[in-house]
Amino acid sequence: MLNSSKTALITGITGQDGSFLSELLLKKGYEVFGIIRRSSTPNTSRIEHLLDNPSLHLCYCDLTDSSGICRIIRDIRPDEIYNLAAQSHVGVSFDQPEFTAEVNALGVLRILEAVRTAGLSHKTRIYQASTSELYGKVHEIPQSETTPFHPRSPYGVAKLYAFWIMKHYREAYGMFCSNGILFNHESERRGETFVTRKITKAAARISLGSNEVLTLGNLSAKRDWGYAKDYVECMHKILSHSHPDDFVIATGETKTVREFCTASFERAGIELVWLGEGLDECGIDKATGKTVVKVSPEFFRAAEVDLLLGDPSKAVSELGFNPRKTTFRELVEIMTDADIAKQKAVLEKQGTF
Ligand code: NAP
Ligand code: F7E
Repeated sequence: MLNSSKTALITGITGQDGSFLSELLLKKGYEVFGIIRRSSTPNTSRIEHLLDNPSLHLCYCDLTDSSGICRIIRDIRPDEIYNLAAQSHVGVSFDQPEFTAEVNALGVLRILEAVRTAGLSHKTRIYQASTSELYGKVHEIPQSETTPFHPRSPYGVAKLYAFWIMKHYREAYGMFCSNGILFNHESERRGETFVTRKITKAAARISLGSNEVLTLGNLSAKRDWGYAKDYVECMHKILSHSHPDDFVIATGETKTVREFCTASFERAGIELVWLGEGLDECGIDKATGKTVVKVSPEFFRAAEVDLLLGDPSKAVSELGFNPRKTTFRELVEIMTDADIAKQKAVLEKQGTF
């Protein structure tokens, strides 16, 4: 069914999730407004294919800019706000803790106050991109909506504030404020410094003749990895629910970084053999005997989240979420195949393929 009269504001529209969510909402008939940051180089590559759509409108703003946020929300009077904007890299948050807090914590407060002071408390539904990083040093396995939080990074701590300020505005002002506690979700549009994309890009390049060695940090970290395109459907379902609430979105399956690596290289036609331990561990191409993966302390974090495994039962029963829609293997295939196609195109352009 088309929601022809609905208006959505998406912060972080140029990011991985923002691009998939825009496609979904435009298909549903929404007028979609997106906040983009001024940048000296183009930052709209993920939504390039949508830019001619007359129902998509972009406006410059930044989550650190209260007056801009207030003006945009007052003018648009959105039915729904999806707050996806964030300094989203956990590793980088150790180097930029204050900026991460400004955007990921106070940015959410700025949106909530803008909605409230514009008199939209009972009109506008707000989705907050919450995260499994809240569980950090996990208190139970698997993690559900009732698991205590214990964040392990400036990113996680900032997102904890965001989670609670959403809950507070829900309880104090009766606003429709919901947190989607999303576990890691990846795609062919994932930023290249997140571990999955770093792996699929390197596997593709190495399989097509590059001599590079993929350098990683903690190979034993375990993550519950889903497909971003499936997860944005849940964001919409969360805001279409009968009441505001918090939901875990996860697959219920966890894999190590090492397992992701093995699966991606296998898809690219390279069988990996793992040798050594700790900083000496490396992944060898069984066919050639060459080292293609090594470990460097450069990519270790001051505090690590060792194991994430989500329990999505509530989202399954209340939202009709299907955690098995895209399996781990399918996700690895989608991402590795996309990077192989991209690398082939690069080589063809250079005349070397
Ligand atoms: P992403 O690809 O890194 O996108 C982040 C978006 O936020 C980009 O559009 C970025 O703009 C924008 N942004 C950053 N700082 C901003 C600021 N100060 N003002 C306005 N916009 C700003 O992240 P994602 O993977 O799509 O994730 C979306 C959201 O979900 C984030 O809040 C993330 O923390 C959260 N989350 C992600 C995952 C996951 O596994 N992907 C899991 C749980 C929660 P530029 O393009 O200009 O940089
Ligand atoms: O790391 C380990 C790293 O950076 C995953 C964000 O979307 O999901 C994401 O955060 C694991 C960590 O994602 C490298 O130490 C090993 O244990 O891909 P990542 P993340 O930190 O889990 C959560 C749910 C979010 O909310 C965030 O926004 O992989 N790892 N070697 C590495 N990580 C990176 N980046 N690079 C490495 O070389």
